[in-house]
Amino acid sequence: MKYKFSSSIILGSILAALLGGCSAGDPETANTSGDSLAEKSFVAPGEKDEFYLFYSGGHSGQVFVAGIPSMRHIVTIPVFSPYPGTGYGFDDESRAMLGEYTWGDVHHPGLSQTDSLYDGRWLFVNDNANNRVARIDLRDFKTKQILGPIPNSSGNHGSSFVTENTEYILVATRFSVPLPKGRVAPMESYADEFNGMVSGIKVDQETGEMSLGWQILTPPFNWDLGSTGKGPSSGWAFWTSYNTEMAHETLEVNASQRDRDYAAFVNWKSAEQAVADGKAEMIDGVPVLDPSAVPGVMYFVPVGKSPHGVDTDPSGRWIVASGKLQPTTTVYDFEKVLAAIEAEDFQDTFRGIPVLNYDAIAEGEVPVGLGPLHTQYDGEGNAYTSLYIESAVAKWKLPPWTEEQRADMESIVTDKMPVHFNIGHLVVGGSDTREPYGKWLVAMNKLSKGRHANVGPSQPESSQLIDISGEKMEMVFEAYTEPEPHFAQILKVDAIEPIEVYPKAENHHPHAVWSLDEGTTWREGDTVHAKIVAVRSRFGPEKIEAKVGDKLVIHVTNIEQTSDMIHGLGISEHNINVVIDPGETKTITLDLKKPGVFPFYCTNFCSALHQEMQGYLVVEPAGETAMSQ
Ligand SMILES: [Cu+2]
Repeated sequence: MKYKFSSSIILGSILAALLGGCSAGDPETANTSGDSLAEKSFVAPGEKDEFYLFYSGGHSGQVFVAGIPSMRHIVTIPVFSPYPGTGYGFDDESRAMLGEYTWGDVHHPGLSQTDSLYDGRWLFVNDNANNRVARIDLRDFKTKQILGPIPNSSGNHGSSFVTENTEYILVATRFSVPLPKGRVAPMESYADEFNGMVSGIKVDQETGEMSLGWQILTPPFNWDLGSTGKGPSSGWAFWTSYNTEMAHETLEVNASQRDRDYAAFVNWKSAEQAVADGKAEMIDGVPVLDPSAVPGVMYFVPVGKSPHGVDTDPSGRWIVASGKLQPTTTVYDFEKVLAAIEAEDFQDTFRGIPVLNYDAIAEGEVPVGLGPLHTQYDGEGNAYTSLYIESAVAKWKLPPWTEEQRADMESIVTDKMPVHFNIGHLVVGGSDTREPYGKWLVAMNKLSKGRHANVGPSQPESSQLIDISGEKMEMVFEAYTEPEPHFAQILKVDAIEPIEVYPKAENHHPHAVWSLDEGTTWREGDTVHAKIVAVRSRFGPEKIEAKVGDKLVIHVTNIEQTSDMIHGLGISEHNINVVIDPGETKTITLDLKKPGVFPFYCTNFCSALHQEMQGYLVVEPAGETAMSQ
């Protein structure tokens, strides 16, 4: 069987659609909602949502948590950016974690898995801009680790893909640079001197602590989204690239030349073994494999023009990749992939890496529509592909297909739902596990085009909730989201039990104090220390004395052990605001540069006498006697 890409025919219409997009005046955009649809997403006051939606905040550097089906925003988890709302990035610990960066570009959240099911332990997210990966602990919804910048890795975009038992977070680069980092080579030498990279970020099974395990060198392709294998594809991971042309300028034209780009099929277990066998070469402190010299680690697979993602189905057998400049999505049969590798059925090699024979491994091309990007699964044999150019979601049937279906591939596409506007990512709960929840699909649209009350030029994105429990999809609700959702994860609320108070017994901070009379300040040379208690509704002590030129180190403990009794500590004119959860101690270090009396106060409303919760930082001019001791 031959699969022919009719790219040139549709390219013109695709480019027209890319430029034009959809118009807010389309009659089909009107929502024909009635009471029954409203009821589906209605969560009455006092009642709780069934699912968490963890969606990336893009260049806000944050992760947002909403409820499904209400789509109500519940909480913001700051990851790569300071966030005064929770005091993140102001205390010493989170400042150290952020390092020299005050922003990141959060892309693809990935929940930890055990046996290809969500285990409710951690959420991993990547920073596309500064080449980092972060771990959020779902015990308290807090960022606990930021790893990176990752050596030899530039544009950490194809991330964060979690392996079956969270052995690794797998990462591939969007950009290529001369390696090791710090080296400069002429742009004209891009194809030869620049490289991309696949990285295996090792995860400690007990603590979740991430470390850089190994890397695999790639040609300077721009890697895009990926997924990990399971079942027959256990031990594998997949990424697509939209720039196998290896263009370095005017990519919109120069990276759209080839009718087929490549996906990389990576055997990460083989890579791990090859590194253990000493087949890697150290680059910038990391063992790096050259896949042309280590057979079996990486294969290339032809995919439709300029693909944006590849998604493994819940069984692990069907691997689906879409080229956004093709009207079809290709289903690969991983059993055929393994057979082709075994038989060395290669149609080509590229820089020593075998290119698998497309006809031998493709199960079929599904005519989903214009601009297919990403695919999700409901666990009932259905797939849902986002169509950027059509601004729609296509529902279609996974193999096995009957002969009748094969003869009329259009019949495989069973439904299509317009979304508003121009969908990028979409998510079905548990799609990347072996047991998806199904039920709901969230379309993460790149534009909202004024479907909301006018807020001026900085418009939000829109996310739309679609009921996929029936044969036909139903649009239920739309919400507006901060910039910028790039994928999401859905987790059952009852799958986890986050703590609401940090138990006193677990607080091992050396300067925690638990009663007002223990609160104190003292001087060591040019450093003034303060151990402060925060409790409804006062700080103890309420006065800190120091002088210009001193370093001030404050350890503030919220001694409450009651849910939702949160205190803040904002210091006037010192750019400091920390928020301390019940049972938590935070440390702030600041250099005192100007004399004066500076009020500090509780920034997080805590009681009827919250307004009374305040104190003073007294900074005397340099040279004066500051404190009695
Ligand atoms: Cu307070």
